[in-house]
Amino acid sequence: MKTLKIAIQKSGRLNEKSVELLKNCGLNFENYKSSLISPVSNFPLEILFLRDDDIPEYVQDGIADLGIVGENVIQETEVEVSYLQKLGFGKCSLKIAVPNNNTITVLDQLNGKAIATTYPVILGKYLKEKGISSDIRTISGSVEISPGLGLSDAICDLVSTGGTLKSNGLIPFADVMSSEAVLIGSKGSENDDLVQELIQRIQSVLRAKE
Ligand code: PRT
Ligand code: ZN
Repeated sequence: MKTLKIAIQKSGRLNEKSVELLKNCGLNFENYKSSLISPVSNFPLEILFLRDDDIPEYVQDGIADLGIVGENVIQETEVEVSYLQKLGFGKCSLKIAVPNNNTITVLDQLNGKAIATTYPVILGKYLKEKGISSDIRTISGSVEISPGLGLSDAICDLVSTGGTLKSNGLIPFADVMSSEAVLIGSKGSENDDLVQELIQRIQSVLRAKE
């Protein structure tokens, strides 16, 4: 019999909730921090623990049939996958923020300005849609300290409580996208009976939480 593979985040903000969701679906597996793959003992499924950034491509390429990852990561990697179910956790928004002592008040003022981000693809599309031409500076982390260091005029980063922006003297300026964790599948995986069975279990767990 065929065994499905689902990729979830190995450690980080989505790990715990992803594991909890699968356990609540009645799936029995060991959550070893050290292993990359964990077999499920009571369903033909293996769990792959990965960096979240790698999940969309693994699913697109069919190495994993399914994945749990933030919509932000899917949009940024521009993969072709099927969106199967929103999962209601990992909620955040991708926002442009500016220093709180600045004079930028309308989007047009971002023309010619430098914006630091780890989301150049999503930001680039957003600015293009708005007809704004900014200098997108792609950095790999600690985006919020970049204006203070004189490396950029604004940032574009994920925000949940807003605490990080505030403590770095930044104020949110524009909403680029909102995101939450979603279940994705390889194209066509939605036609698979086992995938359908899993989606139904997930939906009943989500309904029970409402
Ligand atoms: O190691 P790996 O590559 O797997 O993990 P990661 O470090 O890339 O990602 P991780 O674990 O930080 O986040 C995983 C996913 O959680 C993201 O892709 C989002 O979909 C979602 N998520 C939800 C968030 C946040 N909320 C969030 N607040 N991801 C990041 N943040 C960061 C944000 O970048 C900023 O630095 O938290 C800070 C802001 O938080 P507040 O509460 O101060 O606003
Ligand atoms: Zn990551």
